[in-house]
Amino acid sequence: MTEFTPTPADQFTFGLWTVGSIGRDPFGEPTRKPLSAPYIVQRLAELGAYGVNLHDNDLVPIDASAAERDRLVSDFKAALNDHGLKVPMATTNLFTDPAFKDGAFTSADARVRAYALQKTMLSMDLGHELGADVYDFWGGREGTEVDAGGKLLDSLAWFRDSLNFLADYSESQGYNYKFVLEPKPNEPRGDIFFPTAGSMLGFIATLDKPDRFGVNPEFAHDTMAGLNFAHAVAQVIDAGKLFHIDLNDQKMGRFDQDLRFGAENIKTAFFLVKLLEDTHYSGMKHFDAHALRTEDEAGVWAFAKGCMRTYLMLKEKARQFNDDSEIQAALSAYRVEDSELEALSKKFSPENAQALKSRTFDRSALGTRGPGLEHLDQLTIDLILGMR
Ligand code: GCO
Ligand code: MN
Ligand code: MN
Repeated sequence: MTEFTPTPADQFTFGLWTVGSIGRDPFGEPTRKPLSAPYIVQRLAELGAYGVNLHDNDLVPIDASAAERDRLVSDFKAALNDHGLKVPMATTNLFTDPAFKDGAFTSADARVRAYALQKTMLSMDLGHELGADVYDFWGGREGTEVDAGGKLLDSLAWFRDSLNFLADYSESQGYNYKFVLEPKPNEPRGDIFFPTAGSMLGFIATLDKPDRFGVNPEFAHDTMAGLNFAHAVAQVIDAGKLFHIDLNDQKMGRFDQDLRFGAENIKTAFFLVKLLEDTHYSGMKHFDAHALRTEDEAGVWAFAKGCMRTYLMLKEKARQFNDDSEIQAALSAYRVEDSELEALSKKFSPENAQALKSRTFDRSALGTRGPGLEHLDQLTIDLILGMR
């Protein structure tokens, strides 16, 4: 069905590390050959993606010579140019190298913290050169397995100092980066600092330049922890901080699976897409997932197409939901409006407080009303399953 074929206007992005995943896991060797960055650019453009994101070391190996770096970057830029793909987001790999085994910005070793700053500044330079305007911080190693080191409060301060430093660096260079902080509860660390979107929002308020920082929530990360991702995203939207989003899927309570978007929790995915579309989210929709380890290269492109197709199908379902008169009637019936009480409750005044205190409520009627959620939810299921 061609109507669910993406175009760059849909603003779908993938990472070099996502479609480029070679299928390694903690128990097994790679099952696929590496794909070159220019080849990934070509294939993603053919599939209708808008852009490709990267960590510094997805493109330039950590020990590359200056000449090698220049060649890799120029081949990549040529491919971007040839195929019209953008690099909207860049980030730093602060988790693979053993130097970061006990944290990067939150390492107890001041030398590691300084090296993390150096590596991030260089990576920000690269991202800027490639046109990125969003810079992501996923603190994969920023955490602990044991707290015997006693660095909990220090880690928060070190992380804050690092982000303040890098925001100032960005400004001093004339970069216009918006920074996004990506929460994850665990994996690879036993406990990662700032495990939820709410923790990130609270932390952002303590930074020197909070306006430059937003959140990059990820479907799998909340789901691993048994949380409802749509609820987390709603809170980030309410705070005006949804600058980027990582879409994928995950079974609750499992290891980090990074499944194809919509592969598992179709109902939450539907309410998420509806939320993004209803609120006119205008940032990138990044699929931070990878093909199953069982797959060959054809499976990788089937995976990438599937992520985008499912998003577009759910977007169409959200449109149908909003246009469905029976669903809209059930929604109206769910809400009880009372303009007088709403006016009294909206804002405190001594008069409003007094009026509410002296009001008589029919508590038993309030407790016996059936809001019709079973009916409404079944209508939603019928719609998602294509029966309406
Ligand atoms: C994960 C994370 C990463 C980050 C990426 C960009 O669980 O491994 O989601 O994929 O998104 O490192 O910062
Ligand atoms: Mn993840
Ligand atoms: Mn992610």
